[in-house]
Amino acid sequence: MNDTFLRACRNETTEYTPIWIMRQAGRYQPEYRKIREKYSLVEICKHPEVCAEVTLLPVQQLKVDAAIIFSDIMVPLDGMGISFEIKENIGPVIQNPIKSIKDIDRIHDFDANIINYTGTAISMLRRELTVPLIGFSGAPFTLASYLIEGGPSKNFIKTKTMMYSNPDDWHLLMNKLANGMFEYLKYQVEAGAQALQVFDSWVGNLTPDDYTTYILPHMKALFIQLKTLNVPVIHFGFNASHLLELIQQAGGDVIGIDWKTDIKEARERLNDSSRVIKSTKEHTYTHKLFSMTEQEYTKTFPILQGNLDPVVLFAPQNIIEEKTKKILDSIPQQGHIFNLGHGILPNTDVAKVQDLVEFVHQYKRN
Ligand code: 1CP
Repeated sequence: MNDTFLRACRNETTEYTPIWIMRQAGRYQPEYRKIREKYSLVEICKHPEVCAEVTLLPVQQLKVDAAIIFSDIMVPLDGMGISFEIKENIGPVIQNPIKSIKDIDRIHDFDANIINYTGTAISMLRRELTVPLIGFSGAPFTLASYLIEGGPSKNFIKTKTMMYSNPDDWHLLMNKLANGMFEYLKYQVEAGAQALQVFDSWVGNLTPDDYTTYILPHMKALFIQLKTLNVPVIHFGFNASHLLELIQQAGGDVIGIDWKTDIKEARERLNDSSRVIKSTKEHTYTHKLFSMTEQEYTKTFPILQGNLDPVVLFAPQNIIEEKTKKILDSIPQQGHIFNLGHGILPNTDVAKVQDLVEFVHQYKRN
């Protein structure tokens, strides 16, 4: 069993920097495209043996240090009574977008029985895998944006309008989604997932002020609950450099850094806001008029994941290596999981990804 990825998530020393790739199973792989000729994306998810096969593809082909269950962030919504479609070249589409409280009331608690194929695929995979398996979910804001806009969005006008105009409805929706995603992630861990990632892909479209008011309480509630599952949780926000400290405050053992952010700067910024108490000394003075607590802080560095620009994989080999080295040289090996700074793109050359994995494995090998 190669547990390098899990060790890195726990900030333990590793022999080399582990790497996996967001969206590592997908259209850039000829084998995936072949399977997609026969099955739609949702059909892949609904056939555990096909889902397992697709999940294993990048592990065998790329030699990455973790697998991520093949699914989509929309899948668990089925288990909450929300129907959706994934349209070719568009993405998720909702037939009846959420407009009012009546629509929110129709969303029910997450029922794992409705999507039990995911758990079956996870258990099957655990029997075969020699690297850890990551489960995942979308974050409440990202999911809410699809539910309210009805599909992918550029300016999130309907979403923000609900947030500003009907904050009670908004908070009710976020609360339902946060609870649903906790139950879905718990279900994945019970089935065998050994780590989790929460994708907040569109949260970068909010100001720090709005994140604090409309998102943070729900994310804190989600991450506090996730702690009880005792697996490492990665928190990834895309386009979210301006929200990094808030994302860290929300929770997560590992913070995913997007490709637009300088990872060294991210480490320094989060270092300052992640001090933990090393020791507490209780001083009780002889006259007993008061006691004072003195706390000694240790600076802990955050565990980071990231963050090569996915488009760099289209560059010549020497440029890919130079940019990869720059990331690896800018922060220590301990507490770093290499990844792209967002999902791998459809036309990426598989050979270049294989070289990237090999390069990362060799560069800092002890
Ligand atoms: O191995 C893997 O990682 C693939 C599994 C996976 C994951 C982790 C898929 C399959 N989707 C996701 C997560 C996901 N889905 C996110 C979060 C990650 C991110 O930010 O990239 C998001 C935002 C979605 C929604 C989604 N699904 C989109 C984006 C549309 C938009 O709003 O711009 C798209 C295009 C999809 C379809 C989809 N899901 C997955 C794949 C491989 C695809 C591509 C289409 C296909 O093969 O049919």
